[in-house]
Amino acid sequence: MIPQYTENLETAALTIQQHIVDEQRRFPGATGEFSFLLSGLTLATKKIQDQVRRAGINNILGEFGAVNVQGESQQILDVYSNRVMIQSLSSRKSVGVIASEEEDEARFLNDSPEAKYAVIFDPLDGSSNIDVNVSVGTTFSIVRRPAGATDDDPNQWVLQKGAKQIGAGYVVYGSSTVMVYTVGNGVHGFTLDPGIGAFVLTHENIRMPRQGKSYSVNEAYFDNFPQHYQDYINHLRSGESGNYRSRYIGSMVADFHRTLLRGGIFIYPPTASHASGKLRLLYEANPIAMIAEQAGGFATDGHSRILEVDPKEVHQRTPLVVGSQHEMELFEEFAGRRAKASSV
Ligand code: AHM
Ligand code: MG
Repeated sequence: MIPQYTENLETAALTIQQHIVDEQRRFPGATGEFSFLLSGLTLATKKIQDQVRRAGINNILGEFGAVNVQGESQQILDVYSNRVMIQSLSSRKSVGVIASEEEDEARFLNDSPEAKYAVIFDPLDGSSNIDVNVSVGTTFSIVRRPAGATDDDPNQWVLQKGAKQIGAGYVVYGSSTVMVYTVGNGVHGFTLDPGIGAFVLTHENIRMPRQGKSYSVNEAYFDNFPQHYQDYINHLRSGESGNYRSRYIGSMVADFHRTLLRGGIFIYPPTASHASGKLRLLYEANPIAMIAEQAGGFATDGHSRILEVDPKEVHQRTPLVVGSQHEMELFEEFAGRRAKASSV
């Protein structure tokens, strides 16, 4: 028997490839290179999810035996995911430079004349959680080669403010695999249909609710948070501006994905062990901030808009506060109060 849902075959699923091509048509004269670049990212993340889904049965769990430039122990899946990303992007001649959480430094990928983009990514964020079957993710940020960049320093390509991003997104490997991306024209979400091996449009033009019901922060470090973060969290707990629950997975992409869809706030403040925050500006905070703003939310480092922070190095860390308008406005009031108090 033919299932009923096939009655709508004429409104067949819109795949991410089609969506990307449609987006590019908005730009007369677009060469298709950018679409091809994005398709490299969808291909890589499909390969990564394939391995993530087999974690535990194919000997790819656990540590790789090396430590990355940030002093963190690399997982086998980190290394695999990084290779897959680089391999997929290598065949996209428009990608001149890449930077990755798992690479010591930014580096040139293609030196072809068409090379005009840099892709900056965390191939597998939250990977230390994977052995216990917690959701993980991939984040990516795309910037153009800046005017005047020379051919000998890839840092010139990647050390740009987040406001310069021309595309950004993430994939969350959760109960299903979902890709969320923006090219500056709203935020769209696609779910991988394992039957056909394609990401299909499931969340069109995502808008973050103006106010949510949960806040997300590692409360174990509460006593180390700067005072205004503590005051703000205590205010949320007090119930004065809503009945908040706490939700914290410990995997940024999954925590942010929930915040994007349901509203609320995700916070990674400065702590005793990470005085500048733990998350990385270029490949974690920037893409998340662009998505948040495109969906009607906002992101700060506690003082300034994330997208305006001038990066000084590839693996620079930052505090991150991102969420719905209501919670962000309230946070800014608390941050402002603190600034006033300390200036007296
Ligand atoms: P990673 O990039 O080394 O995987 O670490 C980043 C992860 C984020 O996904 C998550 O938000 C954070 O670390 C959790 O940190 P903590 O365990 O300190 O709360
Ligand atoms: Mg990471």
